[in-house]
Amino acid sequence: MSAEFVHMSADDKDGGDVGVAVQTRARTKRPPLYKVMLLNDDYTPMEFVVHILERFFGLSHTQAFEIMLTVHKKGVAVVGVFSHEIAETKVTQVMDFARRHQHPLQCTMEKE
Ligand code: TYC
Repeated sequence: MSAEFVHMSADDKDGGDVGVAVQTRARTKRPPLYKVMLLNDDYTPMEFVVHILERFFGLSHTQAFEIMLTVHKKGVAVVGVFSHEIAETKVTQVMDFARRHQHPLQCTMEKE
């Protein structure tokens, strides 16, 4: 064995160990999403619900009518999926609008 392998130099404290860089995957956790749901009731007019779906959820009249009918028949339907903040805003907008018009329409959100 030659002398250069026996002794570590001052700037070779790891004895020539070649460090392996371990790259960990960056944790890009997506924020949770929330389903915004409309609930059926016996009093809110169908056209009022359709109007809400057009106005606050940007649905076409045809899409809005379909979702309104789904809620009417099944009792509940998801009308959109959003970040927590956007979902809260939608629920507030719908609940305020329904209350102002004295309809008992209920809108809720739930973590997906
Ligand atoms: N069931 C209501 C009616 O017959 C219509 C309705 C649909 C109400 C959807 C609420 O989220 C709702 N007038």
